[in-house]
Amino acid sequence: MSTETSTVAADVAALAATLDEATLAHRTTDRLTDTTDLDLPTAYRVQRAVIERRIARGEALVGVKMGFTSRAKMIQMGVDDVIWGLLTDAMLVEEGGVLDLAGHIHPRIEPEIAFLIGSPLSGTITPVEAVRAIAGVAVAYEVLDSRYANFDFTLPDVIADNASASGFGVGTWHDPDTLDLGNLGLLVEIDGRPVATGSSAAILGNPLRSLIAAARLAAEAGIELRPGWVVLAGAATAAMPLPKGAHVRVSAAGLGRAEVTTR
Ligand code: OOG
Ligand code: MG
Repeated sequence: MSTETSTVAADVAALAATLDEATLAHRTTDRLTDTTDLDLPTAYRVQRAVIERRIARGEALVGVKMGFTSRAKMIQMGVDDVIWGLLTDAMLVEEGGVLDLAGHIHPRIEPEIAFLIGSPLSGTITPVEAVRAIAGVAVAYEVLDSRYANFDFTLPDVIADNASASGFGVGTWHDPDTLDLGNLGLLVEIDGRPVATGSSAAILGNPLRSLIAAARLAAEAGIELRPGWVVLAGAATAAMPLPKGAHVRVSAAGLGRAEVTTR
């Protein structure tokens, strides 16, 4: 008989409560997989239950965020599968606004390309269908705050933890037809100092592929990407620690900038 298995079957509601309470208390919690058998479908059920708790507190779904769509991120985090998390209105940081980091554990920031959904998307779609469904494209940033110490997790852990989602901000929406999304230069500056550069090409070769993957994951989750929703295509560079009292500017060629000040 195997003596290797010390883990137990997942209690989805209890695991969601653990992660949600850690978020509210801004402290880390042990990796779920240390003590629980967690396959990917169950991890997504935990993620969904975490979001249902937030919805019960009055938050609304406003989109999805793709994760590990660039090699830079896969290498930084040691995982190799595209995942998603769910975005609520409470995570949206007003453009040019101030983000209070008091409610965070160990925040990081990363540059993203965001899509605004114009018509419903779900299932297997072509690049042409993806472009037609987009109402706008913008440069964006994501604030990550893993509920696990040192951002140290396995794939099921990070899926259950809503892909480390904490906050996001989006610059001005642009017409996607006027741009070649496949090679936009990206720059992250903290207090005027360049800290990361990249290209939208790092996101699956073209961030449109991330949108196509989001439509596939939506179908698997039995939902659709709805008009008005935001899809974060995934970071083009590794994430950077986000300090207090910093001014962060993320710019993309042709898309302008998204900015945030922390305190
Ligand atoms: C998980 C979230 C990954 C991205 O853009 O690749 C992600 C993490 O890095 O903690 O948001
Ligand atoms: Mg991200």
